[in-house]
Amino acid sequence: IARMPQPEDSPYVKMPKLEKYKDEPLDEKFRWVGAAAGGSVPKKKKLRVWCRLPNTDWELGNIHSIKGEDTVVLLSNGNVLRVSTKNLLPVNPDILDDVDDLIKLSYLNEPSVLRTVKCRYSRDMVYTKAGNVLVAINPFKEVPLYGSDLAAAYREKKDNRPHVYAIADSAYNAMMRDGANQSIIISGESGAGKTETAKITMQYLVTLGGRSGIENKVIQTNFILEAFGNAKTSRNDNSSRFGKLTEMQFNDGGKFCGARIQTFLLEKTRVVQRETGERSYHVFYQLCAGASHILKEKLNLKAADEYEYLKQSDCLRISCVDDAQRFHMLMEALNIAHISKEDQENAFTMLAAVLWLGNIEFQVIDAENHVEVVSSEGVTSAAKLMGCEVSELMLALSTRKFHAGKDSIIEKLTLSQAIDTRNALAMSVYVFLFDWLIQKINKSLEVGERQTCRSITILDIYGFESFHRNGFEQICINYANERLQQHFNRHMFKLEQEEYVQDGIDWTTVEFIDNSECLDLFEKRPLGLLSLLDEESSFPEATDLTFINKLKQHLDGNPCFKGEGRGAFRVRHYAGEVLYDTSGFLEKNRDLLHSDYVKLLAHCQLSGLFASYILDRSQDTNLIRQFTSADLLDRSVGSKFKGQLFKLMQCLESTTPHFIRCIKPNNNQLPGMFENEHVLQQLRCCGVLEIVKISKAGYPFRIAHQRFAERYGFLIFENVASEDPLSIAVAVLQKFNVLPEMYQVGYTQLFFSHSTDFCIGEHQKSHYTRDSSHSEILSWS
Ligand code: AD9
Ligand code: MG
Repeated sequence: IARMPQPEDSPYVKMPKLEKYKDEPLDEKFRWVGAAAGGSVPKKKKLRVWCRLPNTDWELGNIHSIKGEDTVVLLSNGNVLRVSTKNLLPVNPDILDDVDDLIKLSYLNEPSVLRTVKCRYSRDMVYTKAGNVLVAINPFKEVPLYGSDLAAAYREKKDNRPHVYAIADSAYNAMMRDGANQSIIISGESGAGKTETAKITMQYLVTLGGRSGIENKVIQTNFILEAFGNAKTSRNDNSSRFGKLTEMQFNDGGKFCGARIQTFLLEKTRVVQRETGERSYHVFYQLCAGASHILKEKLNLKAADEYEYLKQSDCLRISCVDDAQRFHMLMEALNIAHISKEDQENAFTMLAAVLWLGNIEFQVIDAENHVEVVSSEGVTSAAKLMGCEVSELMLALSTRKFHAGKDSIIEKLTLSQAIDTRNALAMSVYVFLFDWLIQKINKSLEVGERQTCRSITILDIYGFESFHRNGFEQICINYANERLQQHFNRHMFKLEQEEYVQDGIDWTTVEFIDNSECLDLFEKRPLGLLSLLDEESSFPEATDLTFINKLKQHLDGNPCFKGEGRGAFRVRHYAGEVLYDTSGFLEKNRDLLHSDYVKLLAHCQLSGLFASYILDRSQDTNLIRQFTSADLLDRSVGSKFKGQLFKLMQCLESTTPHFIRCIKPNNNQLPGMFENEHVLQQLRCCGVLEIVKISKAGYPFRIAHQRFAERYGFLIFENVASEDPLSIAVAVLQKFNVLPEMYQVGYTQLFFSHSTDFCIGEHQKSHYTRDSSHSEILSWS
């Protein structure tokens, strides 16, 4: 039905049922062509093929001759290659080179999909559809694809090319039509463009339903969150180091009226340490570069290179980014978001306090390596900014108080314990600051009372990461990505196919890469990775080495796990294998906030409001208690994160999902550079080929027999009520010559293929008469 015309002289037209083979090796057909051509293919009709080279790349070529299992191929680069027919795949006609939806490809195979997205990419068409999923390739440059005029064109349905706007628009329409909350789930590896895509989506959504006055406020919060939660990594100069769920809220009339942001696990270790060549959070550098003289004096602020926490990773600048200018933009964004001047100053004071904490040094005072804080500008400035006595801070950083029965014992810290305590304090201040800021922003974006809401939720989390060295942060990030992938699989493959099977239609299952084995590896109780990590974290004497041994002992049989030497292990993720280094896992998972310094923090006069926020939070979460191992199990970072993800999935499950898969064309963040293998790997991971298969063969439009009969029955029957809905439906379909391959009749519903664009709208009923053609009642794509 929707097959594209084949060029007249193409040998494809002679091939029977070619599309049946799809990405299978085409031995049978080639043998057939070879035989038809008497062993060698006539010049004019040389069959074009994809030929897999020894290095696994695919190259275009023409079949020269076929002998038995071997085919001689004339490659487009002039070389001649003898290959097994197993290594050949059919090529689509040139006319399909830049189709906007991959389901329009006659032959679905990896090199063809790759060629299409590459061809589009080279023409700055960075969006391509794969059925209902939008594939977005990062252009790494400005492309003329955005702006209010274009957004208006999508709103008014004058433009229907694949675009983030189109996805946002269809989510909005579905929300209005069905009254159901929607979600737009953006995934892809680090640097693939998720955050930019989320912003583009947001920009589109805030304009819907007319101006509400808070559009700019919402958009500006992105800048604030990026300043505090994004940083330069080796993968992305603006990498999100937290997950973000933004609920865009609409009133009954469909007008955008407010938003609520929820964040997930900020990577706090970045504040005190990271790999060389990476930066801490943008806001530190922006503050140092852009603060006014008055602010600098007030905070005793120096240049970034004077702070240990900033200079340690040998990277203070990002090319083409002016931190001072960004600081002014940040101030403006804070103003627009109605964060009060006092709150802004509180936030900057905390940032300066963190920086000065990093400059605090210790000196060893005895043979047991116990330390004292060196009296320095670092400790005096930090104490002043936090609003506590210098002596109090010095004590909190060099001693620890224990309770033994009724007595409390004070123990001196060793050098490494003191450094850990200092760093832990700096990290907690930063995390408190981040949470506090989100709370302020949410307050400012709150929907006015009495506005009932529907919503479209946008999910932008940190992408899958595989660095040279991967630690606890990476395993959390990659675990979150596994969960998201499962959500995707469930909706795109499982639920969809289950519905076909349940309704009894003729359906050949499309296989997909199921990642439940990997998720099991993480979540199984009591012998999953997270449980084992918690168990080990609860033993005070456990070390990273005992942890890896435990993992090896219990998980070595798991196909997604492989123990390695020197405290490392591998996990086979859906997006690739990652080698993790266990050092620091236990400490980071325990994340013990020493009661001493939480008390210190809570009682500091530091920026009034902020201190009371910490106090509230600490009481909420019982942070001030002494922890037992049972507490730890409930509140270890791993299990808290698992709980958060579980809630996230529950929240997403209550919405209708729309998926955007972002693809990174190269690892150098460069425009115009398309690395075939890298892109292919990502297309494979996100199951694009399978999505296209299922969309092409599937039945995206469904309607219950009853509803169909009510809607169209009058076209044939005088008295619809007296007939059985199924008979009415079938009679209508036959009368209007709807081709049998366009639909299937299930037990309860009719299923229509993608080549019909089925308009379900009662108001259209009056358009139809008994003389309507089938294309009028089912409008064709
Ligand atoms: V991470 O998992 O947070 O490390 P993201 O979020 O997937 O990652 P991001 O959106 O930050 O990647 O994109 C990386 C960079 O690509 C941006 O800073 C832009 O410079 C560039 N980019 C991404 N999308 C677009 C776009 N649509 N147009 C232009 C883009 N540039
Ligand atoms: Mg991001």
